[in-house]
Formats: sequence, C-alpha cells, structure tokens
Amino acid sequence: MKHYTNINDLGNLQKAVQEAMELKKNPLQHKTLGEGKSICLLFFNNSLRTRLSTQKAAQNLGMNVIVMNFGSEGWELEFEDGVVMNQNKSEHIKEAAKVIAQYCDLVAIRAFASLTDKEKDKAEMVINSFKKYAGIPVVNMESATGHPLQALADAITMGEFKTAHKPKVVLSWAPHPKALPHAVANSFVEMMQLQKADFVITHPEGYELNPEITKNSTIEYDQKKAFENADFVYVKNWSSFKDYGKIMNTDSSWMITSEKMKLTNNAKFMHCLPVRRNVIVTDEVIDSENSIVIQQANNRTYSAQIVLKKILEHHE
Ligand code: SN0
Repeated sequence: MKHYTNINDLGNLQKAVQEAMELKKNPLQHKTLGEGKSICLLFFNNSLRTRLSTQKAAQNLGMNVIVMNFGSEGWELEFEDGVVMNQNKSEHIKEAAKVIAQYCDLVAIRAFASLTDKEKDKAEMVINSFKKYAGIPVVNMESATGHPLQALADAITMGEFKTAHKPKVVLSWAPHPKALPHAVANSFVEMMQLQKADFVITHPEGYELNPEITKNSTIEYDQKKAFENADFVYVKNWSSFKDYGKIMNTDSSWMITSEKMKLTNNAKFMHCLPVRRNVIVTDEVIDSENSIVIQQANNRTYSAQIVLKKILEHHE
C-alpha cells in the first residue's frame, strides 16, 4: 500500500482486520520495521485519539514521530496555483510539502472539511496536494470527506464483538449543537459496504449523505424501525450534505436512549468520540455494559499500526 487516504486502499478489509487482531496480541512484534524512519503528523484541527494512537502505533513499529499543530503554529498555506500571495497566506503548499518530505519518510494529515464550499471539500485539496507535491506516502487522519483510520478501527471492533455471521448494523444520525463534517459517517458507510451485514442508515429527511458514497445502502427514516433487531448501533452527527454544512434539525427525539436500545437485539453502542453526553446519547446508554466506545478507541492504535506497517513494507 502506497498511501492510505480511503478505506478501499487496504485492498482486502477482512485480511487487514485479521492482521490487526494478530498485531493486538503482541503490538511490539514488528518493533524494528520502522527503525530509522520518521513520520510527521500534521494537524490542522483538534485531536485526542488520532494524535495519541497514531503516535503510539508508529512507536510500536520503531519509528520516530514528529508532531506539528499546523493549524495554530504553521504558516497559513496557499493551495491555489498562480495566486498573487499578497494577503494572509504566507507559504505555498508546493514548497511546504517538499520541505516536509525532506524531514520524514511518511506524512499523516488531519484537515477537516470547510463545510462552506462543497466542491472544494469534495476535491480534497489538502490531502491531494500533499500527495502531489510531497512524493512520500500520505495517511489520512480525517480529511474533508473521510476518516478511514476510524473506519478500520470500527471494523476491528465489530469483528471482536459480533456474535452473528451477518449482524444487523445501524448507522444513526443524532443531534448536535455544531455543524459537523461527513467524514466519519462516509468512511463508516464505505467500510460497511465491504462487510457481510444487514446495514441500515437512519436520519431525518434532509440529512442524506453524499449519494455517490451511500450508493444503494438502505436508508430508513424511522429511527425506531431501523433499531429493531440491531446488533450494533453506530451513532454520529453530521450536518446536511444537500444544504451543505447547515444544521436543519436539532430534534432531541433523535438522541439515543435506553428505550430505543430496548428495541434492538441487545445491541452494542458505538461512537467515534468525542461525544456530547445527553445530546447525542444519554448517560445511561453510554455508561451501560453495551457501550463499547472505550474498546473502540483502543483499536485506533491497531488500525493505525496495520496501516503504517503496510506502507513501510511496501517501501522496504
Ligand atoms: C469531529 C467530526 O468529524 O465530527 C471529529 C470526530 C473524530 N468531531 C467534532 O468536531 C466534535 C466537536 C464537538 O464540539 O463536539
């Protein structure tokens, strides 16, 4: 694998999940693979799990890690070609990417969606510019349209907790006070399309995700109906895709409650975190035994580690 910017870059999801589970049993089994190699983690946005787990994963492989909060500490970057740079932006991506690539062997980037310009977000300017100009492997730590490290961790977690051969998995929208990106939901959908499962997406009307991503996945607008017999309830807020980046609904009736969880087949509750308690989900549900959010976050390390391992092996 050269880059990891989309879940499909893995080639074979099931195999990657199996390998990650093996790695988890002995995380230091490849501790010399990355010896003498450096990875730069560049953050244009906040992070907790992604930053710490990717750092941990790289260290488990013997790599040197350089972290930079680009959003607050880097020069503001220009991505457009041929611009007269006499405004706020200090440095062009052409120089920045080439310079960064001299200091590290891999670069991992977090750059959220703007949620103001749909076409620009769709074009994945930040990730694609690094791919174009840095000439080294690029890892997506949540871009404008995807969060494939999260989706791989979700697949690992479902693999560990599933009891049915073909589980019912529900991706449910829930309310949130802020307009949030589509990245986590998009990658979860793309990952589910590679799995044997009865997969249902539920959200209020107007919150349809990009149809180029959902394709023929089932959409059920009645949340309670969607929850019937579910084995996994994966919850995430996102803003409108159609009315791009807008909040159409903060209806608390979409919050995940114990009453709704009772409709399921004793489903596991999942969320990528950070989560707003008593907005997205009640304390009772997230504190229940069926909540596997902490185990899910733990798998972020093995998700990142298998991805870095595949890239290192490709470039050996
Ligand atoms: C991000 C998102 O894409 O939804 C990151 C998730 C991994 N989440 C948020 O920005 C939540 C922020 C908040 O204030 O609740």
